[in-house]
Amino acid sequence: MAPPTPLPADFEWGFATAAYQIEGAVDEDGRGKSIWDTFCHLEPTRTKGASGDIACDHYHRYEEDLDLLSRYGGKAYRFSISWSRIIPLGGRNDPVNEAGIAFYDRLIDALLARGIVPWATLYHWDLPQKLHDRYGGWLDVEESQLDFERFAKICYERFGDRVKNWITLNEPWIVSIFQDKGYATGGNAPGRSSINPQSSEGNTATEPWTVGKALIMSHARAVALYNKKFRGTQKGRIGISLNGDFYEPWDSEDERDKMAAERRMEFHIGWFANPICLAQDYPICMREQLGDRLPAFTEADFALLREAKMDFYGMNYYTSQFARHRDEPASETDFLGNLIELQENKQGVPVGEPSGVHWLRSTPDLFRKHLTRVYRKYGLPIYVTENGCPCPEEDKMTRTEAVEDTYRIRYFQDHLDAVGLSRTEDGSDIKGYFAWSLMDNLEWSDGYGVRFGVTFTDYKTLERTPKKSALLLKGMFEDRMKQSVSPETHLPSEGFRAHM
Ligand code: PNW
Repeated sequence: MAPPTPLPADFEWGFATAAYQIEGAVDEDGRGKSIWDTFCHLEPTRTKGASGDIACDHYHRYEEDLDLLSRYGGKAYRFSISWSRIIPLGGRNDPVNEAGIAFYDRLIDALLARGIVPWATLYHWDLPQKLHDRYGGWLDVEESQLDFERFAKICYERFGDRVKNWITLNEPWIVSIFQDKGYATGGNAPGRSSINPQSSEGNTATEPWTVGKALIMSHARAVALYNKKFRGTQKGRIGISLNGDFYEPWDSEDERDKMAAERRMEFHIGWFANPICLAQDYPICMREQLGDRLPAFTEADFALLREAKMDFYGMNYYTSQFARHRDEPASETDFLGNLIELQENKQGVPVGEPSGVHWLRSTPDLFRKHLTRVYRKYGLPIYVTENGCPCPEEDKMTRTEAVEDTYRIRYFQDHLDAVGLSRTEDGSDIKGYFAWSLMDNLEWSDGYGVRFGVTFTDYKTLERTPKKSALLLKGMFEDRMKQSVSPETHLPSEGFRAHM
């Protein structure tokens, strides 16, 4: 067997989680409700009957969880801060909740005591319910960015002496679109959609694009504020986590499918990365299809986007697909770029091996292509801020069966090799990797059935049991980092050139 591809000796790695998926303790110490509390308690259920009321009870068991992290050897830990614990009502004139601050103080100090580097995400989908009630949350572009900026400011002021790695938003695409399938499909909170029979509110033709702009400008304000007021003294780094699959043409001979694949990635990533990474307008193909439904950026918006220079691109990557063009004009509610997404190509070849969830197939070769494409286009160092999978049939397994997670071990190995190849063969600057997730947790609208953890969570007893992958990851990194190559040579990317 060929040796694994090397990673540099200072490569950062660890595990990731998000507040609502693990914390529980939703009514404790003054926490306000978020849109996920409301969404999980709708009837009929839109989350398979599950809620984050208890989740993994991490709020009370965080010491035990950080002990697991130490045992697994992770050097860094990515968690998210629940906005409504810090500001229960959410708004810029609403009171700060000291008990909520105190929880994250304890968590951060407990990480530092173990020598683990904290990476804090400001927004992992849990908007304070009050902001949704007051003005529609992200549907109000002007209000939401001011409230988010103030939340970010409190976090920098109170945690920035110890937190040096910030992620503003997690996956704005999912927030805009899945809100089952939020603001387009209505699949996630707040569940608004005009194409989802379970939703009676919303407009899929317009709302996702408005929400997208609110998220872009909220991110920009939070980064500009950090750059202006905090970077000098705190000397940290800031970025965003964008999701997005890589797409290959369904028929590799057909120019129209090749264009569809590229268009799909522009609708996924360019939507956010053009304004955020390059201070440019949305991709042309989005303007062409969506016209005035895509809100414009003003000169003042562009000025703010230029001030909001980030340090890294956070990439959440799980899978890839094929794109097949459509001949008919796009419908008003289309958000993909007028194409069909498929898991098999024209010859019937599957994109990868199935996992334990329908939307995810293991596609490491396309991960390498994706890393390289993103690096060349946007020119920022990349941290993989999420990558992982559930094993086939894992939802039906007992603990004893689930801890033998061979599929996940191979998934990690293959994806780490893809990171290595994109670095050494293609010249991408990739600096770190977070496995999703430290433990099995609330998989949003899929409830507790789909297990992404490297630790098995028994939801009845809340007992945690390490799976094999948790214990093997450290060795996988060590093997790769030992044979590290230096000095680093990186090819300049398109984005980099554009800034020169
Ligand atoms: C991410 N898709 O969401 C989230 O950041 C995590 O909170 C979540 O638990 C994890 O991935 C696993 O799902 C995604 O359908 C959800 O392509 C769905 C998709 C992608 C990302």
